Amino acid sequence: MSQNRLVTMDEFTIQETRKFPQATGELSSLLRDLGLAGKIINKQVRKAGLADGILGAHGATNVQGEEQMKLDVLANDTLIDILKNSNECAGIASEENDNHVCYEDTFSANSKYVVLFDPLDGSSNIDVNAPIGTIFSIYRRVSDLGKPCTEADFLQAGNRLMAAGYIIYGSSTMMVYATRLGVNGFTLEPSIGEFCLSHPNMKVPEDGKIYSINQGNTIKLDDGMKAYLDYCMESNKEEGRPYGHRYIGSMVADLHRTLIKGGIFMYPADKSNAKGKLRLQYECNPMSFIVEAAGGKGHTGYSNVLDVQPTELHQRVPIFIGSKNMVNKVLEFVGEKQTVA
Ligand code: AHM
Ligand code: MG
Repeated sequence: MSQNRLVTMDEFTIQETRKFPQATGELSSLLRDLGLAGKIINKQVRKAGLADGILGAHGATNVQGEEQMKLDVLANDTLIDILKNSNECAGIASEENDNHVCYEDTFSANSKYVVLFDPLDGSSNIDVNAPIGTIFSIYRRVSDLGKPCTEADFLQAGNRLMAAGYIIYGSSTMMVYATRLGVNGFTLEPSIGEFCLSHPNMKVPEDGKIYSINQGNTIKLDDGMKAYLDYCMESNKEEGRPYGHRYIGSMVADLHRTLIKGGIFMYPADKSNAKGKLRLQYECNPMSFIVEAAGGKGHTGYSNVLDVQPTELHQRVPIFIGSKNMVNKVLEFVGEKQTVA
């Protein structure tokens, strides 16, 4: 590809697909559709402070019992609609919907893939203008082609993911996606309305100096976790401690930083969240797939995140994710103590 001009995400994805003679282009087409959804959600996010009624709670509560924000609803509707019009998606599951949705037209029934998403992660950050993001996962369906998809298509372990990614609405808008070939990041160039390759072949540094956790929950943590936090704050010049602490409270933003700078992000089990807070299928699996494809590690405290067999759509797991050496270190402290989902 020419180095003298911007390379769009679509161009890049098509070039990558050509490395596999048997590839049909369906996955590339799905990634393009997700990019389109990202651009539309981005437009809604960017005018959130101005547009009437777009900020603030929608009034309804979602399946997790949390207040839904209006932008959550808009983002969810946008993704459901665009993927319905795509030829490549048999159905979706969303963090905002109780059950999966099967698209029933003939094209969709013959599609190979299903998509899971958290349409707007970190939505409590909307009102304070902090970064938020869309997270997505793509699986090849296990049900028969030609028939409606089934729940089993959405309850596959993360190690069966075909691709996963996120769109971060931060100081710029970026789409990062991972396949088994690696992780690449694309920044939205507003003048041409395209995501353009800006972060090729992303790698998580093996070590880091930043730990990221809601430290206000310390009192609710088990002794192993408390000891690890003491370790992070302890002075040890040779090992570069104390580590810096950063916590945005928006998983996409905290992990985007971790992917670029290294570090560890944690949402462990605690006394209020016996199985952790974050969702396996919408947050932990896609993020672990991305981080592992970039050379890092995602663990629940009792197994690799990607090896957990989901039993329900909205299941939660503890998570320790980021630079490999930092994740291995925290596991020495928490061992098998994390509550098994
Ligand atoms: P959401 O999907 O309802 O937005 O919640 C998930 C968010 C993550 O983005 C973030 O890491 C976490 O919740 C923050 O939780 P807490 O406020 O308990 O620290
Ligand atoms: Mg979320």
